Amino acid sequence: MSDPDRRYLTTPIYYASGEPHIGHAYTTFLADALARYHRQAGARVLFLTGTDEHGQKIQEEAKRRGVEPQELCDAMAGRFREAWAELNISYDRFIRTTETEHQQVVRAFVQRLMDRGHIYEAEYEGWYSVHEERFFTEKELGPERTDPIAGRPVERIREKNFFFRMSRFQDDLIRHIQENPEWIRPENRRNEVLGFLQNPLSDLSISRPRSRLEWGIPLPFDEEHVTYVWVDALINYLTASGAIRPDAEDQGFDDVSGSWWPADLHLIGKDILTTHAVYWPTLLMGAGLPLPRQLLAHGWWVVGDTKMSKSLGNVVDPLELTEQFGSDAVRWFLLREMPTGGDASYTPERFLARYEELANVLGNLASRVTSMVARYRDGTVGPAPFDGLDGPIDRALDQVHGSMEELRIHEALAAAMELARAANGYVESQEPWALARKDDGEEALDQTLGSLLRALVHLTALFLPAMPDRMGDLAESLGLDGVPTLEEAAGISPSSLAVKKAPPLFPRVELTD
Ligand code: ME8
Repeated sequence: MSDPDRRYLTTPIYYASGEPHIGHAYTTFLADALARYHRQAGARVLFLTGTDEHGQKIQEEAKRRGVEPQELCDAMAGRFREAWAELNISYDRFIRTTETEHQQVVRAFVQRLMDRGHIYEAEYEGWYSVHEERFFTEKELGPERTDPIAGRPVERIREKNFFFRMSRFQDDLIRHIQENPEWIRPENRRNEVLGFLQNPLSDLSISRPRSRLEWGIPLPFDEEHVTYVWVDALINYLTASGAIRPDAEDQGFDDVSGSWWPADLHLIGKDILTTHAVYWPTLLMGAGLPLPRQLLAHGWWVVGDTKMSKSLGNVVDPLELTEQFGSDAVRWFLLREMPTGGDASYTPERFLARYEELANVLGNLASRVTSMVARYRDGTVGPAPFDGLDGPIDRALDQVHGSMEELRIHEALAAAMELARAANGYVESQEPWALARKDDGEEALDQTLGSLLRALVHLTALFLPAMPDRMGDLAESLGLDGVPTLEEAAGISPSSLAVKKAPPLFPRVELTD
């Protein structure tokens, strides 16, 4: 079982050959929301993200731009860091695969596989996609002889490679997936992997000759070959865990206790399911290391009904949307709109509709409640039983906890929004403005406004993982010293708050092209 006090969460490390777009932002928001949720519950969290900086794709992009690969990587790692700062990503560690520490861990890992007899050398011929950085079998190729994931051209390659005996671990992997039904989430992705494993697993080429590819980590036992970029990249999760100490006598392979390994959750898109659910666990088995505890492979963002792609020129830049709407609105849209298992589509209309939901339900609630407390009660309600919304609050808490644990973040957000809706309904039915005019309405007014404040205090905590900025602002208007944890929220008495009228949390904005 995983230790509830400690969570190690990862995103993919993104290729340093392209700009961050909403697809990258989505996975990173998911990880960020989970990291914040677990921190809120008191866990120690290691949230890892970073950039994937080796391989043919990077080498070719650098050449195209007329710069050295390292220069390209430095620039792009900077772009990702800037984007994540702008989008309020609370990562703990940003890893780059060109870091010395990572290069050493990769070499130690590959050497370990060699020492355990899982590597051999052979001639190889196959179809390689530079875009996906992997070989495909004839059977897997698309009708035009293109790669089956992105439809890009493949090239025929024949060369001497080192191979990892992945086939040896096929049965163990199948058993692991069968015995741990929650290991790959959601269910449809798990079935996809089990389906893939019905065919015999081939061995995995783990090297590229330097004559063809310079830009990689040389193998420790043959400096004329560099490590295959996917092997290099996957090992980032281990490097950042601190489990492997290449210079120590016992390098840490036999005892990972005291490190963050194994990861609790790898968050990925469905495009990289095979590498994470087949290559990675078998490589770890080969090295004799524990497997990550869970994988979540989410669906694909499309634009309208077209795939997002650089060549189509329809890549949505999260930073542009942020400039207009603020990062929380972008976080909210992406996290609320995509069901964990399925695909989702970005259109300006969908974005606006979700934004209006925020403004009309949550924003409206915050501004009307805080303004009534300021106006009718000079900022502080008198003591009364504040239980008018306890039912909806308890329901929301239950549903949010349940959905977050099941990694159904869109459902957790929907449940929190239901509480805001219920609170708006309560305003309508209680009519505090009428109570304020009644001579004997004082206690009922305190009870009504206090119950609403209590709901708002909980809402700041419930929405914090998705919207840290705006919830910080709301907490301030409520007179709180920062957003409380869910546990703290339950103990805050509305009559102890000094409330100020909240400025609009989600002001009206027109979407420009
Ligand atoms: O694959 N919809 O990096 P990458 C949803 N370096 N998610 C999307 C998306 C979209 N349209 N586009 C990208 C790599 N993503 C490797 C990973 S990990 C050891 C190495 C997200 O830059 C999604 O998480 O191509 C996807 O898996 C990832 O970005 C791919 O990023």
